[in-house]
This record gives sequence, C-alpha cells and structure tokens, in this order.
Amino acid sequence: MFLDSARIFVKGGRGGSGCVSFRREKYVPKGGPDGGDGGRGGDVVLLARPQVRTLLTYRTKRFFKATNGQGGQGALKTGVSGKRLILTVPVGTMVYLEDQPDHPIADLVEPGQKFIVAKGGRGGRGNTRFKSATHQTPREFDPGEPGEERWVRLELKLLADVGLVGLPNAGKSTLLAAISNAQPKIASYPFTTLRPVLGVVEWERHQSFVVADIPGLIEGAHLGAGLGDQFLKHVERTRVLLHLVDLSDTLSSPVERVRVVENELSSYGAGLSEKPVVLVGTKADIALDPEQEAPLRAYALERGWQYRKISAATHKGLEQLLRAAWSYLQEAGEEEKP
Ligand SMILES: Nc1nc2c(ncn2[C@@H]2O[C@H](COP(=O)(O)OP(=O)(O)OP(=O)(O)O)[C@@H](O)[C@H]2O)c(=O)[nH]1
Ligand SMILES: [Mg+2]
Repeated sequence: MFLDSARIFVKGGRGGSGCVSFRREKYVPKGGPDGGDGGRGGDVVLLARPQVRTLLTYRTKRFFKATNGQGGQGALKTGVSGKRLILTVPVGTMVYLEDQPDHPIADLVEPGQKFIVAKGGRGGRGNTRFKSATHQTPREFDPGEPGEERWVRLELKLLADVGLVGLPNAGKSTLLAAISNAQPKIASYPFTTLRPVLGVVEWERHQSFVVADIPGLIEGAHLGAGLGDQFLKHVERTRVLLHLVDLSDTLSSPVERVRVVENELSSYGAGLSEKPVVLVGTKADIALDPEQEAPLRAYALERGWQYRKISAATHKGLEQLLRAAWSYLQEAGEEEKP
C-alpha cells in the first residue's frame, strides 16, 4: 500500500473579548450597561475536493490558524466573528490525532465533505450579561476563549492517476525519477523494477498527481513470462497511460514493440486497452536513427493517440508530456462532477 502523509498544526481563532460599556446619552443620567459580546474565533475546516490529488502542499506549509473574533463593542454590538480557514485535501484523506495512530477522527470519503479540525473559541460575554436587579453597573466581562489547537496527521492511500507502461528498459523509471519525488532503481538491464513505485508529480501551483512506474512487460506477460502482468492492477484505476518506447533501440521496429505491449494490455483486460494513451518516444538524446520516429508518429495517429518525444536524461519534452497527461486528468475530473 502506498501512503502519502503530512503532519500539520491547526489552531482555531481566539474568541473576541466581551466589552465593558455603559450607555451615555444626553438627558439619560444613568445609562445601563451596553457592552456587547466578543465574536467567535474562526474554525479550521478540512474540505475534501476531487481536484486535489495529493497532500503535497502540506509538506511545505505546516501551520494553519484561523482568524480571531473581534471584541464586542458598546451599544450591544457583538464583535465580528473570525473567518474560518478552509484547507482543501484529497478525497480519501484520513485524519489522525498524534497520540491515537489507530483511530482516525475523520475519514473524508465524499467530495465536498467537511470536517472541523480545530474549533474557534467562543466570544466572551460583554458586561450587559452580568447585569441583575442587585447589580446595576456590572464591570465584569469574559475575555473570549482560545481556539482549539492541535497537531494532526493526514493520511491518504495513493491511487495512481497516470500509469507508465512499456517494455523493460524503455526508460520508465528514469522518467518517473525525472518528474516526481520518487527515487526508483534505474539500470541498463531489463527488469530493474521489480515492484511498482508511485511518485507524486508537482504540477503548477498547488496541483499534483500520482504516477505509477510498474515492471516492464514482455511478450507473454499475461501467461507469466518475465515478471508477468500482475502489476497491471496498479494501473487499472489510472486515467491515462504513458506508453514508453525506446527510440535508441534500432534492433527491432518500434511499432512492433508497441504492439507487443498493447497485446499484453488487452490480454489483461480490465479496460486497460480503452484508456487514453500518450505514446512516448524515449531517450531522444541518444536516438541516432531518425527513421525510428516517423512510423511511431503514424501509428499513434492511426490509433488516435498523442505522440511525444522526450529525453528524461536532458529533460527535453518533459514539460509538454506532463501538460498532455494533465489535460487528460482535467477531462476525467470534469466528467466526474455531478
Ligand atoms: N541517454 C539516456 N538514457 C536513458 C534515458 N532514459 C533511460 N535511460 C537509460 O535506459 C536504461 C533503462 O532505464 P530504466 O528507467 O531503468 O528503464 P525501465 O523502463 O524502468 O526498465 P525496467 O524497470 O527494467 O522495466 C538505464 O540505463 C537508463 O539510464 C534517457 O532519456 N537518455
Ligand atoms: Mg524500471
């Protein structure tokens, strides 16, 4: 299981202080008390949103405090409440208290679900509230309660949004390492990757998504050849596949190599062959034979796929590739909105 987690400090706003005040009007010799109550402190609220895919933002920014309520005023005016602070988190985020690692205090499973993670303090009472028949000029007031504050741990079971597929040695792990926080093993022999690795890609501001690197597929993987096709289950839930082909390999036709992987995807089933694909020519920096690329472009066109050429080593074309992947995720996100 792949986990994304973050530890944050949340603090509700302090309630505003109650006010001590007496009515002073012309021709009213002894005005009674008229101090208003303080405003409530703002809450810190977690909000689950499908557009947020990881907890990445909470690794850099850790402290969150809602604003304080304002003090009450004369003429019975209640202070303005503090604004609540909304923190967006991915759907599927679980919230834990530090000393209770086994029992989540919230499980945000529905889009739009909210949870008050730190309550704002109550506003204090103004002196008006202390008035009684025997106590006509009260000078008492409450100072306003402090907001709730605590450290909480957020946890998310990661599901991949983007899957990397291709023959062994196609450059999948190198790509993942170049675009994400993951540090997969990379080597010049096939079957370097023995189990799936997920990486979080930070894309533009506050946007991120999860990419799965899985072991390479070879002909007959669905019959158990190589490492088999069991790892394809990790890309079943992805919205787009990046299908990597090594442009520097001149020993066989690149289109043939693409077909081998396609066959394995369709033998596996689970809708993998119907997923949108970006065909990615890799290792452009050492691809010497320009003949490799034209048939790939033509094949992508025929299949209705996008084609992109990259070098993970020099980072050439990576930004455009991520942009293409991101646009598929956006489309998928639109469809899911009710
Ligand atoms: N020059 C160059 N070499 C690359 C590039 N991308 C990958 N390689 C090399 O290609 C070899 C295989 O890369 P990997 O990323 O391990 O390939 P993989 O697809 O993950 O392979 P498996 O895990 O075995 O399926 C390594 O020696 C990499 O250094 C690139 O853009 N340029
Ligand atoms: Mg690998």
